[in-house]
Amino acid sequence: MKTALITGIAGQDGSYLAKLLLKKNYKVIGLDRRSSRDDRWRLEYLDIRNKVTIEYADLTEINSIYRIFKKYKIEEVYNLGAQSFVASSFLTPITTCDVNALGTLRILEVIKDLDKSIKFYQASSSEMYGKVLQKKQNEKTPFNPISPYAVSKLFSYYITKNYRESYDMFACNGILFNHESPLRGEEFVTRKITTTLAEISAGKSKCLYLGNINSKRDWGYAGDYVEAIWKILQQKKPLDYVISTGKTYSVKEFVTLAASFFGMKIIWKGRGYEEVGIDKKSNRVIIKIDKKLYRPAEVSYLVGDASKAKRDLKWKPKINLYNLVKMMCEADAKKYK
Ligand code: NDP
Ligand code: GDR
Repeated sequence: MKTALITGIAGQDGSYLAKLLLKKNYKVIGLDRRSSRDDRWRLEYLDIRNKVTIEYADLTEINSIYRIFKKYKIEEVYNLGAQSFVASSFLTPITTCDVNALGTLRILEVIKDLDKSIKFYQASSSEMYGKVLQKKQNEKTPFNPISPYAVSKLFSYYITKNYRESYDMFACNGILFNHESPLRGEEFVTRKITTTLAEISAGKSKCLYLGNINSKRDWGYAGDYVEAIWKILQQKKPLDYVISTGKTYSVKEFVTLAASFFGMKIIWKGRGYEEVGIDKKSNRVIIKIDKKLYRPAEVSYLVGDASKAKRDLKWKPKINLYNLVKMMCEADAKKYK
C-alpha cells in the first residue's frame, strides 16, 4: 500500500483526488489548516471523510510540514493547497505568494532534506499564460502572467523544475486549465452561475450579477483531471504536462447553456456594462453586469493543447461542457426539491 500526502485535501481537487487514491488502495494523508468552520463538506459529499487521515498544518509554516513528513513514510506528494481565487490575489497578494509560491518551496526543501525519492506534484495553472502569446497553449508556450496569483504559480512552476534539474528529484508540474464540478467553490464563475440560477428558478433570488462575460475559458470536469494528476506521477520520467479539453467557451455561453437546464431561454440585450440577460419566458431581466466584479487585469482567452498528455499519459477528458454543466445544474437544483 502506497502512502500519499495531499495538501489542500478539503478543496475541490483534493477531495476528488483523495477518492481516486483510496480506490487505488493508497493510504491518504491530508494536510488541512484549522478553520473555525467545518470545511470538510466535500469529503463528506464523496463519503470519504472517515477514510482519510487529516493532519493540521499550514503551507506558510515549515515546521508543521516537517512534522507530517517525519510522522509518515510518504511516497507521493500532491501539492494542491493554495489561495486559488484569482480575484482575491489582487486584494491579498502577499498572503497569496506566501502560500502559493513559498509554500511550494517549503515542501520541496523538506523533501530535499529528508528523502529525495519522494515524488512531488505541483498544481500549476493555465493562468500562467495570462495575456496569451500563442493561440492554443501547450508546454512550450511562453508564460505571460497578469495577476499576483499567476505570478505566485509561475514561481512554483519554475522552482519545481529547478529542484528536479538541480537535485534529481521526481518533481512535476501539471498545467491544468479550468476544471469544475458540483464541488467547485461558489466564488468561481461556473458554480456562481449554477447556484444562482437554481435560486432564481426556485424563487429565492432575482438576479445574477457578473463581471466580464466575454472571457473565454477551457472548462473540463475535475473528476477527469485528478486522473491526469495521478498519472503524471506514475510516469517513468518526471515531466510537465498541459491538461485541458482543447475547447473554449465564453462565460456568456456558459450562462445560456446553464439557464437552458432550468427551462430558461436567455436573450442578451445591450453592450458593455449595460448588457443584460432576459429570460424570454418570464420576460424578466435575470442577468446584470456589476463593474466591481471586473479584475484589475483580465485574462480574456485560454484554450489548451493537451496532445502531450494524450500521447504519454493516454489521458483524455471524458465529460464535455454540456454534460459538465448539466451535472452542476442538477446538483444545485436538488437543494430546492
Ligand atoms: P480549492 O480552493 O478548492 O482548494 C484549495 C485548498 O487549499 C483549500 O482546501 C484551502 O483550504 C487550502 N489552503 C489554502 N491556504 C492554505 C494554507 N496556507 N495551508 C494549507 N492549505 C491551504 O482549489 P482547487 O481544488 O480548485 O484547486 C487545487 C489546486 O489546483 C490549487 O493549487 C489551484 O490553484 C490549482 N489549480 C486549480 C484549477 C481549477 O480549475 N480548479 C486549475 C489550475 C490550477 P481552506 O478550505 O481552508 O481555504
Ligand atoms: P479563473 O476562474 O479566474 O479562471 O481561475 P473564475 O471562475 O474565477 O473566473 C473565470 C472567468 O470568469 C470571469 N467572470 C467572473 N468570475 C467570477 N469568479 N465571478 C464573476 O462574477 C465573474 N464574472 C465574470 C472572470 O473574470 C474570469 O475571466 C480558476 C481558478 O480555479 C484558479 O485557481 C485556476 O488556476 C484557474 O481557474 C485555471
